[in-house]
Amino acid sequence: MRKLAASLVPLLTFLPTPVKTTPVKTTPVKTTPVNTTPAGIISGNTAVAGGTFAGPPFAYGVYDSAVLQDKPAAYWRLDRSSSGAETSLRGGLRGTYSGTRSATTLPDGSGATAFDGATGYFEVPDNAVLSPATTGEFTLEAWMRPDTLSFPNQQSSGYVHWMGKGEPDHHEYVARMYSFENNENRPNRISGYLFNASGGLGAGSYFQDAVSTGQWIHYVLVINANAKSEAYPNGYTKIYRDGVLRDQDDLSIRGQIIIPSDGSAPFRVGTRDFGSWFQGAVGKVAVYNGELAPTRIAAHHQAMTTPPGRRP
Ligand SMILES: [Ca+2]
Repeated sequence: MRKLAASLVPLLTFLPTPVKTTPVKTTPVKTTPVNTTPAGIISGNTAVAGGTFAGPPFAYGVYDSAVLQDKPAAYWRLDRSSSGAETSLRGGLRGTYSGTRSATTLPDGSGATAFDGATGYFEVPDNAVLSPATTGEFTLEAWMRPDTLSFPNQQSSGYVHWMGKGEPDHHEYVARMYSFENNENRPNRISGYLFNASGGLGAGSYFQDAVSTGQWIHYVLVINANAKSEAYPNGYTKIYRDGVLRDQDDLSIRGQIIIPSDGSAPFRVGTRDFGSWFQGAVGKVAVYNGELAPTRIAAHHQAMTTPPGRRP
C-alpha cells in the first residue's frame, strides 16, 4: 500500500487543479501471482501434449494420461465410432468399425462405443504387439458396460465373446461374459482366457458378481507365461475388476498346459470371431506387452471414477 501511494504522487502533481490534502483513495493493485498454474487445471490434464502420439492432436484427458504413462503397445479409446476408423494412440494401429454401433459416454464424460449385440464391432488386423506370445507377458484393459443381462446372440452354453483375438487354429485370448441364464450356472460371469492355437479348453480367470445393465466395469486381464512359480508352474492369468485383483490361475486346464502362440486372427471388440455378439458399450481398450502393476491398475480405475478435486 505504501508503495502504491508513493507512485501516485508524481501523477497527482500534473493535475490542473489544486488537490485537497485529504488522503488519496487508493485501489488495490493487481499483482501477477507467483504460481502461474491456472486454478482448476490439474497437471494430469496437460502432462501429455496433443500430437505426440498417432492420431488427431488435442488435449488428452486424465484417464488417457494415466494409461499413456504406462506405455501401452496400443490404445484405442473407441470414441470414433461415427468416423468408421480409429488409429491407436501409441503403436499407430488402425482399426475399423463395422455394423451397428453408436456413440456413448464413460463415467468421466469421455467417448466410447455402444455395440448393438448383433452386427457391431471394431477390428484391428493381426499385429505382433497384440499377441501374448511376443513377450510372454500381456495385459488387456478396457471399460465395458453390458446393456442387457441376457444376450440375444450368444454361443455355446450361453455367453458372448466381447473382445479378443482368435479364429480356428489361430486361437489366442478372449474376454467373455455369460448371460444371466446359462447352462453352466455362471450368472453374468465375466472372464478371460488364453488358448492354445488349436482352441478347445482355455486357461483363465473370472469374477462373478451381481451385474446391472448400464453399469460400467473396469476390466483387466493379465497373461504372464514367464512368471513361473510353485503356485503357478506354467505362468498365470489374473483378472481385475474396478482396480481390484479378483482371481489368479495357472496357465493349465485339466492337466493341459496352455502356451501363448502367435496367430493371424484380427483383434476384435464387440465380437471375437462372429460366433457371438456383445450388446453393450466398450471404451478405452489398451494392450500392454508386459504385466501392468496392481498399483497402476488401481490408479487407472481411480482416474476414471474419482473427480480430480477429491483425490488424495
Ligand atoms: Ca500374429
